[in-house]
Amino acid sequence: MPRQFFVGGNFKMNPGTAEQKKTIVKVLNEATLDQAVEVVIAPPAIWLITLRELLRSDIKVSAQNCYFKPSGAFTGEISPAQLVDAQVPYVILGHSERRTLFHETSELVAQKTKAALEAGLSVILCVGETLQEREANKTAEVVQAQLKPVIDTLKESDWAKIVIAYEPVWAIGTGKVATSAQAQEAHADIRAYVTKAVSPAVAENTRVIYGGSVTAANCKELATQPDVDGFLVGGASLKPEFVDIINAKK
Ligand code: G2H
Repeated sequence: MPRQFFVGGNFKMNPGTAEQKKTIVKVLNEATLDQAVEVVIAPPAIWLITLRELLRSDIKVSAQNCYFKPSGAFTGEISPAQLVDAQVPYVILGHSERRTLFHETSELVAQKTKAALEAGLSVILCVGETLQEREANKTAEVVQAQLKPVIDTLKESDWAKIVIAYEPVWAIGTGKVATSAQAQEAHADIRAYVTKAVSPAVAENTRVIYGGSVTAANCKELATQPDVDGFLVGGASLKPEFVDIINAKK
């Protein structure tokens, strides 16, 4: 079966006001969206339930992070069980901003991924190299090192609920998008690694999406690549052009 194209909107710590949130909802609810695409919006936690209720039913919501414990004295954290209880189906884990600014290791990301899956969430698992690592020809090595603890922690059947987001750090929020050839090469390398480290079937079925300065202007070209199964969009997901990105394959 072909992999279903996936477009996620990672709002990060935006929008700033309820008014801006209303505008985004209006644009999405009134748009004609490619029904073949799975669309998932990841607003800040404070907006998760409101957006789930306000958005049309063919758009899902995702948390941007969660902890690995089900409950307890962990100030500031949200548990996978709480997200499931709030009918939030997805969580983004391992985003480079979490890895860099909040010092999350790949081992912690693996622990969170396991807990999220056990609670019943699906996971958008982010990986990607810095500019320095790319220039040192270490892209595949870095991405594999980020994936390995997750692979070691999960069962083969868990992979049905994972979407891998390849997000080169140098392309995140910089306006410097990867070329379609760079994205294709990194995605094909990820698939080859998953083939070897998990199984050919998991590699074939797992969606590998691209993130990093995706816009309406560059999404169509990226979407032509055989191993690019969608996008995780940051800045542009807050703008009306997000609709064009969802419809990139049309
Ligand atoms: C990468 C991406 C969304 P942006 O972080 O995850 O953000 O599209 O703003 O580069």
